[in-house]
Amino acid sequence: MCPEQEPPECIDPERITEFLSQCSSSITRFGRDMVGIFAGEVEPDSIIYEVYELESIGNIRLAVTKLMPGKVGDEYYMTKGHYHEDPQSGEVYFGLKGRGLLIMQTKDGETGEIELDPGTIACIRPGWAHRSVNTGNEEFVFLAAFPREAGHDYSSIEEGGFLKRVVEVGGRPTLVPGQ
Ligand code: PAN
Ligand code: ZN
Repeated sequence: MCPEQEPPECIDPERITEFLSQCSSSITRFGRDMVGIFAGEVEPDSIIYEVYELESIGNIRLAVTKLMPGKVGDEYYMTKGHYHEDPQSGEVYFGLKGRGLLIMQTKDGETGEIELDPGTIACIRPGWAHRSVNTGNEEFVFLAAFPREAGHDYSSIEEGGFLKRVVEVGGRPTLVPGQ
């Protein structure tokens, strides 16, 4: 949680690093938490990302994700990715710092992606799995807003993976088929 004297409406994107330094992360994902997510072997002690849950607005949950820069082999650092358990629950992401790619897919095999730069609003429709990827050289930070009843289904992704992976090819982030 973050200090109560700084409600979410006071977050200044220019000062997001300072804001997060006053918060304690709700979740820290290390390499050892991401076994089987990356194609290559991940260093167990590396911090891959942190999630900071903010004060909810009624039934809207707010979370800031800080995804570190880095790669496992040629694959950029990314979140685990999940479907929402509630098929009606969509989500909005808002880019705050750094450069990222949001990749999405449905259980029917449709895929989509949105570049998430600071100031970009990305809409994740109900029923679409979502994973964010840090494609830049600095921390990639974004805000997520989603319904309290959304729920998180990680096992479908752990079992089936994502249809696309984001890897560096010729110095650029490139989408390639997952395996
Ligand atoms: C986000 C994600 C956050 C971490 O707040 O939970 O970026 O990603 P994983 O949950 O896939 O590890 C969100 O989409 N909430 O619904
Ligand atoms: Zn989500």
